[in-house]
Amino acid sequence: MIFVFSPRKKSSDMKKTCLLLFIVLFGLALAAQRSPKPYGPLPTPAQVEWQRMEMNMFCHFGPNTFTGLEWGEGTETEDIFNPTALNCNQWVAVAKNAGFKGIILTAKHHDGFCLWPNPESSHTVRESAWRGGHGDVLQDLSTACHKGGIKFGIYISPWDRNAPTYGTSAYNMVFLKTLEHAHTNYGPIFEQWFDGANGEGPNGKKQVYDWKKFNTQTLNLQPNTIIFSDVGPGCRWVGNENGECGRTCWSRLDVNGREPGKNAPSQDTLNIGNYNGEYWIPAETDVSIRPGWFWRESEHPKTVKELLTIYYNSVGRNSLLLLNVPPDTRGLIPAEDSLRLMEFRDALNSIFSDDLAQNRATITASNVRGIGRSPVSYRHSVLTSVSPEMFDAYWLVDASYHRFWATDDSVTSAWVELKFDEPQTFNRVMLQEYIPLGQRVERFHIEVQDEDGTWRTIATETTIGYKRIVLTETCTTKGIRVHLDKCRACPVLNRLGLFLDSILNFE
Ligand code: FUL
Repeated sequence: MIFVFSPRKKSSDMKKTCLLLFIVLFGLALAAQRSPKPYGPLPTPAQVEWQRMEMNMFCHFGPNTFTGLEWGEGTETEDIFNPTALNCNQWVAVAKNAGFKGIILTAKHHDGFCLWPNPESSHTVRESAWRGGHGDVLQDLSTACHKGGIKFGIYISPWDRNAPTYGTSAYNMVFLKTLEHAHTNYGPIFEQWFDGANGEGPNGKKQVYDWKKFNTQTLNLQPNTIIFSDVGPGCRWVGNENGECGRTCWSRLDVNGREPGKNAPSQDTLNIGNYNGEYWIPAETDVSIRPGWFWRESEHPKTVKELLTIYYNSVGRNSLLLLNVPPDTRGLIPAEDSLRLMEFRDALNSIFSDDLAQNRATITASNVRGIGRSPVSYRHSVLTSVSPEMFDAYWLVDASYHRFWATDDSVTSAWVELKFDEPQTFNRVMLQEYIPLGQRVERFHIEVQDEDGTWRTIATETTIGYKRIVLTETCTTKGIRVHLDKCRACPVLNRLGLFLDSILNFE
């Protein structure tokens, strides 16, 4: 065979090779840029949005406000409910200024009194003297929330000490219709609060609740509603009313065969979740600013330090804080509570408005997805001239929620380091996992660099989740490292912040 040199053939071969090379390189680049696969059960978009609200306001209001009882008997005369100056715009203004993103109202507590003219009941605002029987607190509050740009939610107690049908199968239908009425007439409802209490009704009987139907009905009417109960499905009770989520807190829970109330998982389990829980059911921490859930003249709000402790033990431990601020007999949030909330807001602003990791730190990670060890250390303030890699540790100090640092799939322990030219002083370390891809971190520790260059451990902790704020000694240092010691899949974090709290000293 005679080999004939053909320049045309050679150039077409070369073209093919180049094309192949291009495809391979492009493929590799694409593979390198591929986002980590989700791990384990995942939150729905509505659950992510809910968790990002972080702090909501609870309002316990009803006949108990006027009688001083925590659990009304259900026999109170309707006329007892008669607020003299109810103004839901004031509640919304207080909530907004305090930084709450939503308000949940006890539309019906255990005494059965409905704060709206529920056609299923004869124990409502309609039968009261308030506004000549024409008032509707749900209407006022939903309108005020809508106007004020904050979300509106409702608590409707299944336990009803007034409903004549309570304790019979007919009551479940009454309750379904009650839900239907509330969920169709007052605009979007971001959260439906189901209390697990199941006491006796007027005839001494307890009800067998049809939870399945209650949930289906609610979600049919408002598909994006987060349903709170001991077992979700939207979010779960944290297991206590002290404002304390578990130091370890998984947003995962096993609920098969479980129900709110007596058949709920143990309070300890609700507090920390299940390591291998089948469903994404994050913890909500409900606690009152006052000793009781309802307003009483003799009681007073918690101090700013107590509120800050609650904040760290809830929002700072992968939970949402639902803080109860009860309106008084006028139908207004008392001045002492609203003042306390403003002081609380000021305290949070003073602690969290200056993130020492931003603008000052140079960031390096042990591994960056697709490119191995951080090839470049980024300084946040000079980033206009460099573009960080897709999954670079840089995203830990960037404000965007949906950009994150991730490692290669095979990496399940990693570290990230912040270095400063000048020593920085902090005592709070904030970490966030990007929860749309699941909860992954199981154990981590934090080190700071002493003046002689040695690294010293200042905290050893377990879970992170949506947000973790680690309380440390007050450190002045030029270097900090967060070691993710054990992750259940490659870590995916979108925030590392450093703050100084000069109000609460834990040392
Ligand atoms: C409890 C209720 O029994 C209390 O009265 C209060 O509403 C609290 C938030 O939930 O289970």
